[in-house]
Amino acid sequence: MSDADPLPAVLAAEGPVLPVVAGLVFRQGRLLISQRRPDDHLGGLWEFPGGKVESGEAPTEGLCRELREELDVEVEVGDLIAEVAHAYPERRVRIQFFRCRLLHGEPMPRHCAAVAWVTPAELDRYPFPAADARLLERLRTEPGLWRDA
Ligand code: DGT
Repeated sequence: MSDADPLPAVLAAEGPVLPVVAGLVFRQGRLLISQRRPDDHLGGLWEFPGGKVESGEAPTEGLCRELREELDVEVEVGDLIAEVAHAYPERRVRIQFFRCRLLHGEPMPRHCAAVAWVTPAELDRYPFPAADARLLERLRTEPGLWRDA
């Protein structure tokens, strides 16, 4: 499946789809990104911090938990900015990207390899999973997205 596949096409195929949530934390013109650990799926790539939603958990709860575990921060979850479905050869994911506001703590790489605060110009230097391509394009072309929550 390519990045151009619409959400329903990916979801219509047989088999499980992992629900994933990820946070977009903006601060003074920079966006928080984190690097996946080398041994994880898509290891070494950069991403918007988050992870799988657990069963019985609301997406917003899952996102708060993931950011607490991965980065040791407390956030308030805001608007849904984008939603994509993507089929990797080994798994299918449906990712919801939410704007988040940092309430407490400074992001530390607890369960990820590294964190970085990047400007729009710096974003292209970091390799991201294919599923993030359309969101990255919006971040390049919609400066209005880069406001603090
Ligand atoms: P773990 O450590 O196995 O419990 O993993 P979790 O719960 O942190 O979740 P993870 O990272 O394995 O699942 C997220 C999936 O979504 C993974 O296949 C990578 C994919 N993905 C693609 N783009 C992004 C992104 O921007 N952020 C996040 N968090 N995941 C992304």
